[in-house]
Amino acid sequence: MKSRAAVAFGPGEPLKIVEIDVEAPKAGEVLVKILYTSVCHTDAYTLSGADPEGVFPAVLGHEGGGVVVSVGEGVTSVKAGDHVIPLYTPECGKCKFCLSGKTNLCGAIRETQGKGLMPDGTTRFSYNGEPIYHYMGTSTFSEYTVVSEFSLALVENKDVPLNKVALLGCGVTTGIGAVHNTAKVEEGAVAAVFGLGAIGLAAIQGLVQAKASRIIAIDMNEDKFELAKKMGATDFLNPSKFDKPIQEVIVEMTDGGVDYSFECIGNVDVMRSALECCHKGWGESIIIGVAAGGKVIQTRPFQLVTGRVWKGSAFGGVKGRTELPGMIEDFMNGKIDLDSFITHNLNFTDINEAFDLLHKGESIRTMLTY
Ligand code: NAD
Ligand code: AHE
Ligand code: ZN
Repeated sequence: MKSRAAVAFGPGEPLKIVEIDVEAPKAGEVLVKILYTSVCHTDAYTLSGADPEGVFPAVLGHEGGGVVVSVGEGVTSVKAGDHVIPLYTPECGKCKFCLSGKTNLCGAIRETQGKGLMPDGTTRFSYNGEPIYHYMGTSTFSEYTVVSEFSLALVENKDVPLNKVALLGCGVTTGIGAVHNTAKVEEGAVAAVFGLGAIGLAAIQGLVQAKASRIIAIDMNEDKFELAKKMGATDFLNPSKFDKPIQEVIVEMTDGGVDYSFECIGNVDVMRSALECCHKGWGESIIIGVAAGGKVIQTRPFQLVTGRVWKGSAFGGVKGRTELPGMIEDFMNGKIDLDSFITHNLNFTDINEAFDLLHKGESIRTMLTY
């Protein structure tokens, strides 16, 4: 079938809206009509050319919501008409990872997913007869996309607004999940959040849910402080306003450092600050931001010897198919605020403007309607 898509033809180039060809889903696959998608910083990262797994031409996009059109052979967990959220962290439920009880990472399709291919090693997208690559197993920047059955969370209640819960496909789930699943923040904890985009703001929301006593919000763009305050942050720091490293400022203002810090930027220097602002003996720093290929983190090993812990978090440690239904319910019951993240609404064809708004630091999330 034909599908409108925003194709990334090359690194650093604006996306081009073209009509691509989409093949029917094969065994274990599902054809989804995407109704809404937003743009995450990771899409911008891959489009920039800095992602070692970035292949072109590709249909990017991994934060969306849609309706199942048809299913391939053997698919049993979803059917035509179901509302779904694509998952870049799939959940097959039977691989070594899924059965470990130790991680939300799933091994079933990760290898081909990272190459922009479907599990059988081919693509379902083409343009003028030439193959177009998939992205993160989701490719929500095409009106019709094909994904693995393992890459879909079911939205059982059709009254749930897909133009809101699309955000649970990445940003909000990642930030909230990192607090509860990766850091396991306890009541009364003192925390620092570096970077106040959707991921950082969602981490703040998770910290409020966990009843943290103090939430220090850090960003170079002070326009971000207002929303961080609305989410529940208690202190606000712009590192460029200090003549010493921000970790020293934080250690001084917290009597020795924070219990937990979250890096939500993807900057390896900030990752160091986030580790070193943690309290001696127990402070834990969670890396969420994605740094470009070739970048490395560094600190004095003494920082770890003296009890600080460095961890990472992908999709907030959340198992999407099992846990997203509960998060959708939390949203419907007012326990998760999604509306505040949607600072802009645009038509899908204005997708390059959504990227511009993100780069300029003017948006948190732009919700695009097909
Ligand atoms: P964003 O661009 O909306 O937010 C980043 C924020 O960081 C901005 O507010 C910006 O002003 C701030 N910032 C940039 N440089 C800074 C610095 N040196 N010091 C302080 N603040 C600085 O991005 P986002 O969509 O919220 O994504 C954030 C990061 O998280 C990205 O790296 C993205 O790729 C990553 N991410 C990771 C996961 C995961 O599962 N691990 C999931 C989603 C996103
Ligand atoms: N291809 C990238 C991987 C970047 C990365 O770490 N991605 C996160 C999700 S970001 C969502 O916005 C993730 O889930 N990582 C675990 C995984 O299996 O990819 C690179 O830099 O190589
Ligand atoms: Zn993302």
